[in-house]
Amino acid sequence: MKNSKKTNQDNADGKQSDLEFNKSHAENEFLTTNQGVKINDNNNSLKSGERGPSLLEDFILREKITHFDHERIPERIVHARGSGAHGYFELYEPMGKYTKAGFLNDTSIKTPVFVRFSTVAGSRGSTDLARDVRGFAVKFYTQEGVFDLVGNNMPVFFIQDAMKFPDLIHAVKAEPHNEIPQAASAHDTFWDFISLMPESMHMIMWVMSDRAIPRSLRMMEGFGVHTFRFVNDKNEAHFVKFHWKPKLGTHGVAWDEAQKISGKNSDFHKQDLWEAIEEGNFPEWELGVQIIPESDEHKYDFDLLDPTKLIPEELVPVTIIGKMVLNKNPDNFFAETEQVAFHPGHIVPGIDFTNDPLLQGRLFSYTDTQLSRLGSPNFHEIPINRTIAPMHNHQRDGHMRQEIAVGKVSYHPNSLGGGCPFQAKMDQGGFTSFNERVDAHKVRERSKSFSDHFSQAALFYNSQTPIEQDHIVSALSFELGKVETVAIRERMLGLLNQVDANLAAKVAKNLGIPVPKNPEKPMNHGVGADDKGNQEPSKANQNIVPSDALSMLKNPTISNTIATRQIAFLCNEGVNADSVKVMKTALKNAGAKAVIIAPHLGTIVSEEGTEIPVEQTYKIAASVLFDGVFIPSGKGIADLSKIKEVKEFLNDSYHHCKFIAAEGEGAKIIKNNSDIKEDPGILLSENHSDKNLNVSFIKALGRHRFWEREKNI
Ligand code: HDD
Repeated sequence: MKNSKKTNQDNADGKQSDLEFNKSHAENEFLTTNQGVKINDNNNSLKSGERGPSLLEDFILREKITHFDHERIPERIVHARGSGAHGYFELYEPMGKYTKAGFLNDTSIKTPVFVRFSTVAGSRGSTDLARDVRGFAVKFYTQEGVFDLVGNNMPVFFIQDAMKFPDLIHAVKAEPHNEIPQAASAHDTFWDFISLMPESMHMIMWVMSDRAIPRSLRMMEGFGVHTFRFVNDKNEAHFVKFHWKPKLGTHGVAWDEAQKISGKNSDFHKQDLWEAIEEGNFPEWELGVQIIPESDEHKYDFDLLDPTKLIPEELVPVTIIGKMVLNKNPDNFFAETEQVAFHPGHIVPGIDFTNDPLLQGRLFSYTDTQLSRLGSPNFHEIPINRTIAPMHNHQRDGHMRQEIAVGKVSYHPNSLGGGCPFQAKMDQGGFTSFNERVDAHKVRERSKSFSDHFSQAALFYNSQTPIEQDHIVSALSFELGKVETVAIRERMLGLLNQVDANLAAKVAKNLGIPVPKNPEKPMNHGVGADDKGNQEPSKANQNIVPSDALSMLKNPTISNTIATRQIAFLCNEGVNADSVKVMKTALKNAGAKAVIIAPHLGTIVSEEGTEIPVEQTYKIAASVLFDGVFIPSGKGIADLSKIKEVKEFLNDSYHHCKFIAAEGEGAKIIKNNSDIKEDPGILLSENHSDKNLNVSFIKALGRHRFWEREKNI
């Protein structure tokens, strides 16, 4: 019961911790049944004699087991695996010119938020490091009601119309006959679908990039994806796209590394977020908006209503308007992260929808899915979903209703209840939909303005650095290499060729088949535009101006901080304590964390005779769980080269392009390792406790990875 007494505002303020709460309630707190009867024995069921059969009358056993049997609720059909956190949003500048939303006008308010990050395809217990889009859903508990920004870490989507969503999800999820593979798109049904859906090509470029294998949930951008509307108090509207920019920069891991992390720690992202918040390293994002006047609706060579398109930041800059800080972990995963119910239709006055057909379909889906998942129209009464704004209406009853409505009036208009509650006029904060003119024939059609499926895919590919382009080629080669049906691979090569001939040629080489000369027209299979006579452009527009903001490596907002990075210190008995201390202090001052690894737990004795506490052993630690590696000096360090796990550690660090620093005897280990070729990502010093090495290592770690190494391995 205690959590139900905490409010979302309390959570955002990080008020009473669990420990404090438990302490204050420890006295006189007995174990009870759900009916409040104190339990005398929680270890033994009621039996007829100590070796006899159990008795049906044991209401305590039956209550406990029944409740346990019903603990699971249906997992989300998509985005089943998630990690959540509380925090707040703070506005920098009032946005009254564009929107009347209260929380976007008052810079003195800290609006509580709850965020849930997720993967899309896998089941609830699947790995965090799947190649996948990440959900980035933010619930703002504003004083005018709940606003949910239910976005992803990629600014576009696979499909243009909600009608295709069940098909997309059926295709990407584990195949129905054998439920294989889990949380992976590298299989026939996904690529069969994609090869027949040219509209997916832009999103495919994103999903095959390192954006789909983030280093951390704290190092991802977020996007509202659809074009929404801001509406001001004069009822004037502007189109708006929402962006979240992480203060820690946007970073990915290597694909081989992602697969190994999945084995070593499938909760890698969940744990990383949890620990950062527990340690007080609160992740932060800035909220940015791209604002487009209504009069510019048709100014661009793509349609603002098409969710497979983005607005390049060079065309419409992102204006930063506020920041979000996540400062408190959930008290209970199920009660909060699992039961939170997001909905793109949860909006507040000042924000409105557009006619994006994907968004319009979503407006139906989310209530419907909560009914199936949470089992009742009263899901808004679950503590994590409750608005902090006053809530009064005549909705009544239903499964597990919490509110006890008083009086006999449950209708409007009424006189018996004094007319309460009243409708709110616009100037009293009543929600009114934007007065958009709609006058058209009913049709089942796709607008011709949605038909260029290749230009923005090419824009994305051409905006990447050569290293990032190589990663896209490798990802496509991996995924299509796992596809068994050759015709699907060929169709995909045809589509890739329509994006970029070089890209297609490189993937074709890896697949060992040629790019088809006359690719099958995929649209003939699929979405129906063809039988209406629409001619879709078959090639990307050749006059593409690359956008640096689309590249993680070129992105001008990239941060060089090493805050919260985990650096492995490979140690042994006889390590030089000063070498450890000097580097550890330098890293700590830069916000990073050194983790001492040695052959055994407990302590090791340094060559100076001091004891150094050990945090992990070589049996537990793995390079893929760290951002960089340092080998200190010391007589005992030479023996590290005899440890198999140390060799594996260093080889993985090298292959995943991590920065490696070593000094004294540590440097010799690197020099003597024939698998490692020295390059600028490897920083060695013959001296002990070398301050120059510290400075250059910290600077290097700020670059995240030395991806250039890939050319030599
Ligand atoms: Fe969705 C969950 C994001 C298209 C139907 N979606 C869900 C979540 C996120 C998104 C972040 C997880 C929320 C949470 O953490 O609980 N979905 C998106 C984005 C989309 C998108 C960015 C495209 C721009 N979704 C989409 C379509 C449909 C749905 C077109 C259906 C027509 N999505 C759902 C759902 C889910 C969901 C079935 C499953 C669990 C839930 O809603 O609460 O209703």
